[in-house]
Amino acid sequence: MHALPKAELHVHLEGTLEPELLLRLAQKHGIPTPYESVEAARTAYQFDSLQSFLNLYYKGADVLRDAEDFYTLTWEYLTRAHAQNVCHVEPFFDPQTHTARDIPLDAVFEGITGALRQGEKEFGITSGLILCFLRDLSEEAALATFEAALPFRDQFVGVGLDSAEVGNPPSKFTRVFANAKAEGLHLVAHAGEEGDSSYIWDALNALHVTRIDHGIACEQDPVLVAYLREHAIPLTVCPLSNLKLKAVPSMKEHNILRLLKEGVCVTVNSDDPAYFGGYMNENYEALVTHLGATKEELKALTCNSFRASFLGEKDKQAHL
Ligand code: ES4
Ligand code: ZN
Repeated sequence: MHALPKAELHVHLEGTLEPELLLRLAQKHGIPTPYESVEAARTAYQFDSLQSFLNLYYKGADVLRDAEDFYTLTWEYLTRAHAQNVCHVEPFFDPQTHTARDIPLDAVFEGITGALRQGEKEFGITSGLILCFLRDLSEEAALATFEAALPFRDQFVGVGLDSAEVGNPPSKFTRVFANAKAEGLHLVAHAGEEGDSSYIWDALNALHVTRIDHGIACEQDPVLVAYLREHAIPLTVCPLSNLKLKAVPSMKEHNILRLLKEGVCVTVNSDDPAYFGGYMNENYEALVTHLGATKEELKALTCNSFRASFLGEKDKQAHL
């Protein structure tokens, strides 16, 4: 399984900020560190909900200040991904988390894109960057962010929707997703992580996304499960994330293999690996340890990761 080539379709670059790098960057910029030590940071990473995690995630991201920081962040992620035989990545970033702190958008793009280019050159890792809107902010803020990102249109392949789900349904962002679609961008959204299955329907019907991030709440609605199967709408599932944020009571109760058996195109991803205790292989390993995933199931999941990707048909076939 470690040796199988894999694609990662659900990883937040800000969520790959390991405590070591967080402390290094705080020191570089002469800003007070939120944690005394790497150990203190890891001890603080205990969550009981999505919001309790987001609070620490946004606090950590404050050390990302210049293009070099975004480069290092992305490069260190790609180095780890490469070591686990991840050969294609479609990472998310949250521009609003940075522009809100007066970090220029061009520094964010320059750092991330520079590292992604180097990753392809040195490791052969292909990539497609996805710009996420923060759903707890207004649609006007998302529209302004999208306008500001248009000069960098050639540096991302899609838009997504993340942050606090409950109370912020996808349909709040209908206009900005329509604009992104008109620009020829791919559309994804976090839905059915903490929210119920209605958030998944809303992402499909109001935003016209072609892939759902998380989506584990789909099981509440058999009609929805059939719809996802029949329309081949993939789910980017993040097992360790779901466990740490208590979206599932235990790994034994995770529904990823049930959904796989029902014919839904589920994939395995790490979400925020620096916070949730593992990268890709650790997420796959959890399925073996706690759900008894077979070799065939692991192979099906890695094949799904390429099928569900935004690679062109030819590149997809080359990986299958
Ligand atoms: C996130 Cl796990 C998760 N859910 C929603 N938004 C996020 N942003 C970063 N990680
Ligand atoms: Zn996520």
